Amino acid sequence: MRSLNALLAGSTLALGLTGVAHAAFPSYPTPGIENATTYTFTATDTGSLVAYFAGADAGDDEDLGLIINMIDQGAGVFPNHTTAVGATHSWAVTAGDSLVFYIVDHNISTNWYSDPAMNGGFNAIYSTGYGGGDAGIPAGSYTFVAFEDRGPGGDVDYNDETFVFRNISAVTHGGVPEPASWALMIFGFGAAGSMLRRRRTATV
Ligand SMILES: [Ca+2]
Ligand SMILES: [Ca+2]
Repeated sequence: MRSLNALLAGSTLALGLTGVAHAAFPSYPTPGIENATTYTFTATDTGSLVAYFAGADAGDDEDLGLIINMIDQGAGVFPNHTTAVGATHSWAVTAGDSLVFYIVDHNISTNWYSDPAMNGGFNAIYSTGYGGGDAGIPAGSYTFVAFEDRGPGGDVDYNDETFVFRNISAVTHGGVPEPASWALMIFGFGAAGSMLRRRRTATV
């Protein structure tokens, strides 16, 4: 039970941090350790998938590409050294389309994909929810995606090129539950506890 309490305390802290209005862009919490959580992305609604450039730490020349339903739409979006933070780009999508994002690192002629299976198993991204409020991005519900450009054995800091997307849904696999999942679980624990208490008082 002690470990559960520790986890709950940690998640309360995480919820508090993510609840701050107009916070800076998210950042990967454990640099140096490959992200254990992987993600599958799909288009939420038929219409525009909007991307915002959220910054780049990379010295290499890099840009963004997208694969929709296994069809490569090409790269060249948001060249990292000439794009202003907050710049936008959009693609037309249909609800349910499968989406794989990738960056091209031109210095090492390597693509890094959001699907680890396409990187020989290496997880090249960190992703989390984001509420907008930075660099002219309106408040709203977004998905933040941050790429690592050095692969296994690199610094795995997941800040080498970062983006914000609207109109995509992320399913997470493995790793630690997202703060939103924790909120649901904590709510669930509370509901179960109050049901038990109610049942107990009813039988006395
Ligand atoms: Ca890096
Ligand atoms: Ca970096």
